[in-house]
Amino acid sequence: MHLLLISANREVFPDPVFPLGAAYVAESARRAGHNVRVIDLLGQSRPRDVLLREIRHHPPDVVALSLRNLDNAAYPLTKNYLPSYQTLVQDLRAILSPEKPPLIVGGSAFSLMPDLLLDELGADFGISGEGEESFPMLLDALEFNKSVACIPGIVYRPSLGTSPVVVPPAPSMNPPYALAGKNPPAHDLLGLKRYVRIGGMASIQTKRGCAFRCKYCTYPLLEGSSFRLRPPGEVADEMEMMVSTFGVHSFFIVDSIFNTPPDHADEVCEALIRKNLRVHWSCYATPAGMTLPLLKKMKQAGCDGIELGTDSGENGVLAGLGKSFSVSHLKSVGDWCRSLGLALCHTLIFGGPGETPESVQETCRVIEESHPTAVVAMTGLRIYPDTPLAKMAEGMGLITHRSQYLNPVFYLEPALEPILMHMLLSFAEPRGNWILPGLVTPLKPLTQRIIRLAGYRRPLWHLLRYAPFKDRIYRDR
Ligand code: B12
Repeated sequence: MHLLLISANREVFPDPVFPLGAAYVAESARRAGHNVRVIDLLGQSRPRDVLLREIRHHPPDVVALSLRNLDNAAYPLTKNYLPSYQTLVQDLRAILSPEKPPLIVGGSAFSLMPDLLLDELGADFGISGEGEESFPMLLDALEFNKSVACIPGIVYRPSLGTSPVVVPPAPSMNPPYALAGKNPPAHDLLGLKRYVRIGGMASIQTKRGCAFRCKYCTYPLLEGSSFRLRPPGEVADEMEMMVSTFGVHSFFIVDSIFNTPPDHADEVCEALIRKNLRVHWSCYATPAGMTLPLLKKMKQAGCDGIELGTDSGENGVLAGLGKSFSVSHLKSVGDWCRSLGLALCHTLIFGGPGETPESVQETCRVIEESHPTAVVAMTGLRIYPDTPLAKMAEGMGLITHRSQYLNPVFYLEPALEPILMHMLLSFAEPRGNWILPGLVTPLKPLTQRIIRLAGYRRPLWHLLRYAPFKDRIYRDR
């Protein structure tokens, strides 16, 4: 079949990020024998014209959308991407008329609330969760007019006008995912080289799933609640292939958490060290179970900075958020990063259940003591359906109807609402290495573009260690 796959993400903050999920499903459709064409809307100033041209020249039998973000999860400077997806679908329907090829939706944004989004977008089918196996199954069912009802993760309407049915996803260890090192994602179709030029880094995964139980988090829902590990050698082979084929040397490891399970992280590092690829990379990490030997090994394998899912510097708040570590752990990680010369970015969430003015102050103090390279601090927690936080918010009457989740909704401890913004701004502004995505507009896209065009290939927060840059963050406001 002629498949048109559209990557709909146009967000460029904190960087344009390679659409790895779309690249995986594009590859799986290509391997299943379909003729795959891709449109990436990032950087397109007139998406409708691009679609029109493509569809005129290459009429598709089926159209699929990859939706990465639903909103920017930042409060109060919230960006909601849903209206732009609705416009996209309306444009597509108009351009594709009178033929009506089936419209399929997938991606992390879709998987967060597939029932709601299928209706909201008026799509025909969706795949919730991983697409590598289910997507080709759906294409096959459409081509040969078979039933879709048994496809893992399928979202469909059993008959016209009925509510969507969501078949639970079945996260898989089978090929093609487990063979991803040998059958890598379609880097070519999604323009990996362009993303490295404009966004600095390529993306790679060493595992899927998350076994942690943070109360607000969607990762176990999106990827499954246990870790599924790629063979370390396969990860190193994929990196080697990306170095030799695309000339890429900078990576972001997009695992929900890189350093857990620690043995696997250690083995991935060993495999990279053996290859001696001269690459550098960053990742998300947790203080839980982090050790100095592992951090040393990570550095030896090319890691030059970590984004630590710290959330808070106060033990009561950490416990309330369901975190699996205490303040002493995160202090140790700060010390180790400093002793090894690894860049460290704390990601914090202020205003969760039980947060008080005192705990905010305590967090600021603890974080400063760890001398971070940068801090990304969010105010309020985005409430996602089916998380423990959602159950709490529903119990409190904050959410009375599931459709409320379509618009970004946040939990912010009521007593803090009038003072939190002021507290954080006055703490952050003189320091300059604090990024407040919900409170201060970050770097102007032009500044960002210049830095990337100049060849800078690390996450931009690394630069916050340089004083002149610190001022700019606030001047650009
Ligand atoms: C790593 C990561 C980052 C890194 C990315 C680094 C990089 N170089 O890629 C950084 C830190 C930069 C980042 C930034 C942001 N992120 Co982020 N990020 C992630 C994370 C942990 C992994 C993303 C990933 O690459 N996964 C691996 C790929 C393979 O999985 P996938 O994309 O889901 O694709 C699979 C399926 O979805 C499906 N699929 C995908 N497309 C399609 C299409 C079809 C047709 C089908 C059938 C299936 C399908 O199949 C794929 C393969 O199995 C996710 C959470 C998570 N665990 O998923 C959040 C996540 C995607 N991020 C999120 C957000 C909000 C953001 C930011 C907006 C935050 C901010 N305010 O800055 C920015 C936006 C950046 C941008 N320019 O778009 C949200 C999006 C949800 C929402 N609220 O909208 C997520 C889901 C986390 C969350 N809060 O739940 N992020």
